[in-house]
Amino acid sequence: MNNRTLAIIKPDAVKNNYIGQIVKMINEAGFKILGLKMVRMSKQSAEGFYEIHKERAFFGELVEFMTSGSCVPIALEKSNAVEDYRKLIGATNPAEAKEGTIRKLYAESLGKNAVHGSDSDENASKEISHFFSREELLNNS
Ligand code: FUP
Repeated sequence: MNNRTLAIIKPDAVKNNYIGQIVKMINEAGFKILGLKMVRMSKQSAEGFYEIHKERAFFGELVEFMTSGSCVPIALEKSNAVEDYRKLIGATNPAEAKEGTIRKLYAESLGKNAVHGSDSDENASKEISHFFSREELLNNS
């Protein structure tokens, strides 16, 4: 069964001009792009998106970073989308990410780690809705 995940190309990777390479890796790994846009997140949007982390020490820094420049949310579809995309991006900390993963190739640090990936089907659905209306997704899906 196909399911969905939300990718975000974060401000560090956008600034470093890696959008094309990252989208290519996503395509070549067999994901179908349902929606893609470039946005500058507001503070309110970033705080809402990362609400689950609001008690964490790094929350302020995370929100500041995510609002520091444009990012590229991408709604993706594939069988086993959440797990397969997380394998493609590698560990949260690029120093621990496997060779050939997106974070190993393109991330700067634990905080500036190039890409986001949903961690469950339930969160994927919420996160896709954070950026895309139904009408903005392929075939109004
Ligand atoms: P991930 O699911 O791999 O994106 O990682 P988490 O949900 O654990 O963390 C979300 C984001 O918070 C990370 F992408 C980067 C940031 N973060 C920090 O800046 N410091 C930390 O110690 C942990 C996470």
